[in-house]
Amino acid sequence: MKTIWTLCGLIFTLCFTSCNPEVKEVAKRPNILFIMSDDHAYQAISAYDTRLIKTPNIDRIANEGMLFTNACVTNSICAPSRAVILTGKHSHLNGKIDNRFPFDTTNVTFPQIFQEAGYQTAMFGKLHFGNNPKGVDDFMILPGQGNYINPRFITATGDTTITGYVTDIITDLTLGWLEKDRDPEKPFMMAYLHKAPHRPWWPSPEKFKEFNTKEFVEPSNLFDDYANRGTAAKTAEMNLLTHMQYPHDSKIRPATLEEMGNVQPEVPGIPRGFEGPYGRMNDSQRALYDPIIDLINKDFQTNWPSMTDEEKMKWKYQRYMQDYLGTISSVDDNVGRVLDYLDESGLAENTVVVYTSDQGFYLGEHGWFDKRFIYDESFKTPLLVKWPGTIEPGTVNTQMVQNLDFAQTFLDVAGIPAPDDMQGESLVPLFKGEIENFREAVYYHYYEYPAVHMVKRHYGIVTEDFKLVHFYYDVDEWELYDRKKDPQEMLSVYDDPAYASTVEELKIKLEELRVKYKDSDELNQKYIDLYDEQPGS
Ligand code: SGN
Ligand code: CA
Repeated sequence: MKTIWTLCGLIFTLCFTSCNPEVKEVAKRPNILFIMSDDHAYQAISAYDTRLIKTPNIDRIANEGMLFTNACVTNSICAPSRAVILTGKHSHLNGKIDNRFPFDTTNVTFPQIFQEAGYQTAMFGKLHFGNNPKGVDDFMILPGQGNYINPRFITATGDTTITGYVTDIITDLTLGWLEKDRDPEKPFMMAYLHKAPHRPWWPSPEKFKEFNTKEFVEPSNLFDDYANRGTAAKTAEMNLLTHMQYPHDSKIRPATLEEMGNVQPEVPGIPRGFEGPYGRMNDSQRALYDPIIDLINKDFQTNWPSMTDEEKMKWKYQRYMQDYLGTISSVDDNVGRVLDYLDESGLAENTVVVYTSDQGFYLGEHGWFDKRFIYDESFKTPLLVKWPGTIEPGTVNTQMVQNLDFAQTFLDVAGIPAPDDMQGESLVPLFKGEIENFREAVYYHYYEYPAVHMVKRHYGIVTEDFKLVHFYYDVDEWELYDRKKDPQEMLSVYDDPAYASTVEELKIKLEELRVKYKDSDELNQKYIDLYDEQPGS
């Protein structure tokens, strides 16, 4: 019986599609695989920079497609970046200004539009919002930040916990869906979203072992003293030496661990070491990590007390890179598994693959970890895109593109009209090599203050040559960077008379951007009042 129906369906589909050119077109619409990791610095992708790590699989996307060397975000922090991507609107309009306040689910997000237009949609991994995603037929998402070990997932039918390592599991879910749940009659839009390499930078046992013995080149401004810049850089709490937590970030086992050995993870009120990956492991998992943790502890106990501050900084940097890059190596392996599947199944031919991160990250530059600032390492983000037949393999694009552009780009790829109130621009003409001067300047605005890492609120304009920033809360300070002469942003030239006319011009352009994107001092005040009404975190 089932066979007869399938046969009838097939005949109907064949007849219908061959008689109706519109439907035939629809059937060919490209699939979209949107891969995003969390806090993945472009410095840690070998297509951008070969000093720290080899990422041959992520690089494949650039080799077969386009590498964007000037992609950036509008607000360098996790959940706001995701909200910008989903809505195609700046934070001040979509309302998700920080990690703290909830996402307004009355916003229209691009997966909803894809779903309505007949795409099959799915999302696996880290979204970061408490709310279930709208517009996805199938999803399994990590609650909040999610866990590296034995992660819990939110699903449409309730929560579940899966034993294993998060990066492998998210990939298994993605591949399982592509193999078993994908509807071959429909194009798909899949969001495959990694937790790694977010804190607490917990590698798989194999990568922990492999990376623990590696030594990494230091950035030249690891010992930045923040001279020649404003108050915000001096007061931020993200310096490796002074703000990276112990034992949390350096795998130094808490002294109390043995004493508290029977405390179970996820019991409210227990210390964070037990909420984190180590606390979530079962005995056989811990047995794989313990010998390496013991080595690190021994090194720490023997050497730390006699180290100078400079040596401590260097020691922390190496441990940071060993763990951070170890988690990225797993992301790269797993991206390779998915690309292989697309190739082997024949799906690759009609699938646009995008790799990006929710923002960039400091890997010791300016002595920092974390993100938030408009300065390059956190403002820029990786972006690699392949689209067989449309993007010429191995191309490099230097235009200033933003995560704000993603929603309209994906909709354009699929031939679906974008809502008028989205604020980005489709990147499709860039994919096709059709335009050279995409835009002159981008607008940036960061809000989460006072909060963890204490990066002051600021907005600014960035052009290819300059970056003008206004820290408007707590202080009223401006900074200007000459991006060509000072790519490391070590010297604000705002007060240098030689740049007076540049400042004047950029202030006018900045105001124009604020008007264009509908940002204002009134909105700034609204979002400051929100914090005053609900002080916290
Ligand atoms: C946690 C991290 C911070 C990080 C924020 C936001 N601390 O608070 O280092 O900046 O998340 O990250 S931790 O000790 O809990 O790891 S974001 O990617 O979600 O924006
Ligand atoms: Ca992030």
